[in-house]
Amino acid sequence: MKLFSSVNDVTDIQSLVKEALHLKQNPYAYQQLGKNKTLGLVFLNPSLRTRMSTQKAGLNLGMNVMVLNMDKEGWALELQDGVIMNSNTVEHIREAAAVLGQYADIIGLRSFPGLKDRNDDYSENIFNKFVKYCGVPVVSLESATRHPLQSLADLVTIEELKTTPRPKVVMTWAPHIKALPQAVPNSFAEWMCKADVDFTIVHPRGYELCGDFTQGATITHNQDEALADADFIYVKNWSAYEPYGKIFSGNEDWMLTNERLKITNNAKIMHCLPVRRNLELSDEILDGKNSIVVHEAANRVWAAQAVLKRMLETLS
Ligand code: SN0
Repeated sequence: MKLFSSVNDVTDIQSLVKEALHLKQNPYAYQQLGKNKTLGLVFLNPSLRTRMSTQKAGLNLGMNVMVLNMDKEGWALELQDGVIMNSNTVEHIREAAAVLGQYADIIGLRSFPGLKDRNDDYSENIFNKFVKYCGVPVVSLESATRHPLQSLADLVTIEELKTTPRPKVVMTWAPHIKALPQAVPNSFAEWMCKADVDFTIVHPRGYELCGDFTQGATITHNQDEALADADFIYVKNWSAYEPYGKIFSGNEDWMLTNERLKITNNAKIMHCLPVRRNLELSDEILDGKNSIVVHEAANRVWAAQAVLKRMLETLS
């Protein structure tokens, strides 16, 4: 594997999930594979889980790992071509990516959307430029439209904890005060649409996701109906795709409570984190027995390790 940016970069999803669960049992079995190989993790935006879990995944595989928090510690990066750089940006992505590619065998990149220009965000301009100029295999650490390491960890978690062969998985929109990217819900949707699950998306009117990511999903606007008999509930806020990046008030009652869980099949509650308590999800759910958010976050290591292992196998 030379690129991991979406579910479409994976030829056999089920075998990658199995690989992750195998690595969970045997974390240090492939230390020779990563020996003297360097992983460079580059963040243009904040991170906790992605940074630490991907670093740990690399270390488990015997790799050397370097992290650059470019947004805080790096030069201000110019992303547009053909501009006169006489303002605040100091270094062009062409040089920055090319140089980083000299120091690392595999690069991970986080690049959030601006949420202003939909065409620009959905063209994955920054991510694709970085891939082009760095010249080494690249793992997405969340790009403008997708968060594939998160989605793989989510699928691993569902495979691990499901009690029926084809569980009902419901992704529900949750309230927030800020406009958040569509990357996590887009990505979760496209992975679930390819997995062996019964998948429903429920959100208030106006929060329809881009149809490219939701082919095959049941999409509804009635949360209570959607949650009936759910085995897993994936909670996430996102801003509108149309009008792009906007949020609407009046949906505060979409936050899940224990009362709402009564109609589910004792559903397990997932969230990619960070989660804003009592805005997106109630204390009683996060602290209750149905929450698997920490278990899900722990699985980020094995998802990242499975992907890095596949990339290392292509290198050597
Ligand atoms: C990001 C998102 O894409 O929704 C990262 C999730 C892994 N989340 C946020 O930016 C949360 C910001 C906030 O203020 O709550």
